[in-house]
Amino acid sequence: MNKKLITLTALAAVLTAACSGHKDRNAYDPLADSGRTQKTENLLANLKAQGDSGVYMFGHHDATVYGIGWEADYANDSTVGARSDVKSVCNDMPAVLSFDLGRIELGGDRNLDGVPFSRLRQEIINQFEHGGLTTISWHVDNPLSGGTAWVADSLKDVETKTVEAVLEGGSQHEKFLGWVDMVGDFLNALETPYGVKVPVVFRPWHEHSGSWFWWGQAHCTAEQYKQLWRLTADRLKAKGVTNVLYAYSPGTESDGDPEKYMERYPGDDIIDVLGVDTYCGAPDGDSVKIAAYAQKLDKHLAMIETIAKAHGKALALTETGYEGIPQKQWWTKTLAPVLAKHPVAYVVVWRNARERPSHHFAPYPGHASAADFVSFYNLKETLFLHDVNALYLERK
Ligand code: BMA
Repeated sequence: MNKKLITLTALAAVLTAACSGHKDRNAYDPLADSGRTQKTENLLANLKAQGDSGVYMFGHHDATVYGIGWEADYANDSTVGARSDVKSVCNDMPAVLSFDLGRIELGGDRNLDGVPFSRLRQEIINQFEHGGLTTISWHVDNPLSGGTAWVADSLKDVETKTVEAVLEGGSQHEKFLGWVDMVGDFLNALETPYGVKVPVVFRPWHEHSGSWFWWGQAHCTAEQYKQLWRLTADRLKAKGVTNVLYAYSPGTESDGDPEKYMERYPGDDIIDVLGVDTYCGAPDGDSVKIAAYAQKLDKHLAMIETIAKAHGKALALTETGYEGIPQKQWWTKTLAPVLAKHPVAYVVVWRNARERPSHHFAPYPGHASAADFVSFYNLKETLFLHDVNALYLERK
C-alpha cells in the first residue's frame, strides 16, 4: 500500500468513527464481558442487592396504557407514561411496568390485549428514562394449531406436540425461529435517542409447571422445555440482543419442593431472575382462603430464596394479585407481611382490564382497597418510581 493510500485509509477511519456516533454510543452503553450491555449487568447486580436490603419495587401489568374506565390515547405521544390507576391512587407510578408481546409473532400492530407495539416501545423507553424497570412476558400463539397460547381441549392432540414441533427438526422450527426474531427486533428497538439500549427482564415460557399453555407440563418433556428456552435465548443472542435478563416463573405446582421447582430449569447460564406466579384465589373474600394464599406464597418464596442464593440469582414475585381485591386491607395485611420476610427485588400484580372491569388487580380511585394501598405505598419497604434512581448504575 502506498503512503498516500495509507493516509487516506486512516483519514476515512477517523471520519467514520467521528460521524457514525459509535464512539459516543460505546461510552454510554458499553458491552460487559458477558456480551450484554453493562447497564443490563448493573441492573442484575442491583436487583440482587435490592432484595437483600429489605426493599422491593412495586409493579403493575399494562399500568400506563389503560385502567378502569380509561385507555391511553395511543395516537398522542404526550400521554406516554402519564397515567395509571396506581398513580391516580398514590400519586406515584409503579417502579416496574409489565407488558406482553403476545401476537407480535403474527406481525400485527397490536398485542393480544389490543395495545400497539409501537406504544409499548415508547412506554418501556420512557420508564427507563425515569429510572424504572420493565418486565416483558410473551403469551405466544400456538404455531402448530394456529390457536392461542392457551390450550384448547378441542386441539389437545396438536397442543401436545407443539414444543416438539418448534424444536430443531420439527415441522414448525423455521416458522418459530422467525417468531423469535420478531421478538428480537422489538427488544433491539428498545433504544433511547442517545443510542442506549434499554435493559428489560424477559419472562417467556411462564407458568410451565401448569398445563394451560402449550409449553406446559403435560405437553412436553423436561428436556424439550429446556431446549425451548435454549433455542429462544440462543436465537435472541444471534439476533444481537444484548439488553435482556431472563426470568424463570413457574406456578406453585412444586408445592415448595425445590427439586420439582428446578425440574425444568433451563440453566444458570440462561436464567437471571427466579420467580413464581401465584394468585390469591378467594373470590368470596373468605379469610381462610386468603390466609392459605399468604401461607403458600411464604412457602414458595422461602424455597426460591434458598435456590436463588445458591445459584447467585435475583428473586422476584413475577406475578401475583387478588382479582377485584375484595379484602380492603389486602396490601398491608396479606401481601406486605409475606414480602417483608423474603429478599424479593420486585412484585408485579396483573392488569386492570378496561374491557372487563371485574378483572383488576390494582386499586383505582374509589376502590375499597385504595386507602390501604396508600398505606402500602408509604411503607418503608415498598419502592415506586419516585424511589428508584440507580437501577442501571454500577454498584460501588
Ligand atoms: C391473562 C388475562 C387475559 C390476558 C392475558 C395476557 O391473565 O388477563 O385477559 O389477555 O393475561 O395479558
